[in-house]
This record gives sequence, structure tokens and C-alpha cells, in this order.
Amino acid sequence: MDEQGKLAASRRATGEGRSEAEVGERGEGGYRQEIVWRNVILMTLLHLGAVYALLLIPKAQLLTLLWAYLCFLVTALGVTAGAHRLWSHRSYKAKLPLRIFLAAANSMAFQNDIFEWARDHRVHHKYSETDADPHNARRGFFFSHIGWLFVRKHRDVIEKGSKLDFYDLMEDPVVRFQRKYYKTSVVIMCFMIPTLVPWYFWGESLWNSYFLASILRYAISLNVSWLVNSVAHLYGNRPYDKYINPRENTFVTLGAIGEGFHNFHHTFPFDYSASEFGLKFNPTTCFIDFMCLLGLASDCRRASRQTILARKERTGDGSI
Ligand code: ST9
Ligand code: ZN
Ligand code: ZN
Repeated sequence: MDEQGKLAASRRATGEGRSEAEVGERGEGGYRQEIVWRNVILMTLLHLGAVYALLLIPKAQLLTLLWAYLCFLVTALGVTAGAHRLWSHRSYKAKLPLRIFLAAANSMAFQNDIFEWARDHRVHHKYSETDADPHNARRGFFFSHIGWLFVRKHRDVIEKGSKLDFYDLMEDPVVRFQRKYYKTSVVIMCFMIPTLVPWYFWGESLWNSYFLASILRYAISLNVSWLVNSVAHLYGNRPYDKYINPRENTFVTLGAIGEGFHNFHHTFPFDYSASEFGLKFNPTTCFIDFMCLLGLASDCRRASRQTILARKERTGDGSI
């Protein structure tokens, strides 16, 4: 990226140029919580739609249900192998075709574009459980699960977040492209493709495929991702560091295709497997390993066995 581009990306990332009024609205010293009603209404409608979709399950073709599940897996990989382990943590390297696939899968997830997701996530790791953490679990289960999307961010998120480095993200043309065409890519990947494939290929009704492969799949994948921020920050063991909140939670691991080993992950965020156990229920790790086999991924970073054991000994809670 040229210097101009870098400067513009940095300005966007740091929030430079935000008006006094906008900053003032977040409260000078304290924090005035401002509800974003548009988000409350849209998320309520989405969840009502998902409950209605459950009633359609017995009426849908088996292939449609399998397709919805496949879409869920692709969605999940776009978040776990893409936005999370690749772009937020740089825990492995991916060649262009894999990055394009992961960016498309990430648009299917419709969880904000990769840049925004990774920016919030890096801030979450750096300032966990403080006001600068976008989904600070100390503000309760509801806030860390979904509530953080219903209010304007605490000013600490933006202030402290602006001090972190996000250059590498905007240096990736795939990230820039996805951010530029984010809305279009979401319409295509999150809504059109999941809905049209069952209708075109096996004659499912548009109604069924829209509610099952788009709405229900989207609502479930959001909630599963949010469980990492809520449940995995509140319930479970802390074998690696008992002084931090994130925990190992099997229930979350199962839903979030290997992302519930959260005490390990916050202790060793650079580890590409996000868990001590590599393949022990970690479909995301299986996927990255397979990509390495195909030559599409490389340089997987790992915390050494010795480092893990020493850390467990020093700060773990004694559980396994
Ligand atoms: C969603 C995200 O659901 C889910 C994330 C889940 C994370 C899980 C993590 C666990 C890891 C493992 C993965 C497991 C996955 C398993 C998958 C299984 C399926 N630093 O945000 P704005 C600045 S999204 C620095 O508008 P407001 C910046 O300048 C759901 N600066 O703040 C920015 O401007 P720009 C769908 C920052 O006005 C400006 O501030 N999406 C930072 O307070 C304004 O930013 C929605 O529902 C930072 N961190 O609004 C939309 N942040 O962006 C939700 C901001 O131009 N979002 N700045 O550079 C919104 O509507 C708004 O963000 C808001 C806050 C209302 C929440
Ligand atoms: Zn966390
Ligand atoms: Zn992380």
C-alpha cells in the first residue's frame, strides 16, 4: 500500500477525525450508554425468524437441512480459520486462493468485515475484561453475549484500540477488497447463495431455504460465536492461567468447531490450534492442517510442550 493509503487506513483505524460531538456523546470522564435501536430491532427480528424457521424443519427436504449445515461449517471456518486464527492472530500463513475462500466464507458469516472483526478482537485480547474490551465480560453475560452490539462502544475501546497496530490487515488486498465490497458480498454469500442453491438444484421452496439456510444458520452461527465471549469467559477450568477470566469450555468447543479452549487461547494467542491438544475435537485445526497438506497454508505457530507445561505449573489452577 502506498503512503497515502497507509495514512488513510491508519486514520480509519484510529478514529482520527471523529468530531468533538461524537466523542463527547460517549461521556467525558464516565460513560453514557447509548442504545442503538436499529441493532436491537434487527437482532430481534432475526431471532424471531430463527424460531419460526425451527417450525419449517419437518417440512424441508433432507438435502436442504444438510446444505444449511454445510453453510454453517463454511461460515464457521470464515470466522475461526479466517478472521480469528489467520487475520487477528497471524498464527499461520495462507496463500491467495485460501485467503479468497476464507474472505468469502467470512462474508457468509456477516459478523462485520475482517478488518473490523480483527480490530475488535485484538483490542479484546489486549484489554480483556476492562472497559476497553468491546465485549467486556465483567459487564455481565448479556452484554458480553449480544448486548455489546446494542450500544455505542465505550470510549476506552476506541481510545485504547487506536494505539494498536492494524497496518498488516489493510496491507492484505483480500482484506481491503472484502471491506470495500462488504455489503454486496454479504448479500451474495450470506443470503443469496444459501437460499438459491436448494431452490435451483433440488427444487426446495425459496421460503424454506431462505429461513433454514440463511436465517436459522446465521442466527445459530452468531450465537455460537458469541458463546465464546460470554460462556467461555465465565464458566470452565483455567489450567493455564487462573488469574485471567477466559476458560476451557467443552460445550463451546463443540459448537464453535474447536474455539472453546479459551483459557489456553488467551494464554497463547499465537498458537494456530488455539488449544494444547491439536486435533482433540478441533475441526478448525484439521482444516488448517489439510490446507498445509495442499500447500495453501504454512508456518503454523505452536506453543512448545515445554512452555505449556511450565506455564501450567506456574499459573494453572491444577485442572487438566
Ligand atoms: C458480530 C461479531 O456478531 C461477533 C464477534 C464474535 C467474536 C468471537 C470471538 C471469539 C473468537 C473465536 C471465534 C469463534 C467463532 C465460532 C464460529 C462458529 C460459527 N479499535 O464500531 P463503531 C473506531 S457482528 C480502534 O461504529 P460505535 C473506528 O474509527 C453481527 N478503533 O462504533 C470506527 O470507525 P471505522 C452483525 C475503533 O459507533 C469508529 O470508532 N453486525 C474500534 O460505538 C466507529 O466504530 C452488527 O450487528 C476498535 N476496536 O458503534 C453490527 N472500534 O469502523 C454491529 C471502533 O469506520 N456493530 N473504532 O474505522 C455496530 O452497529 C456498531 O459497531 C456498534 C458500536 C453500534 C456496536
Ligand atoms: Zn476471549
Ligand atoms: Zn483470539
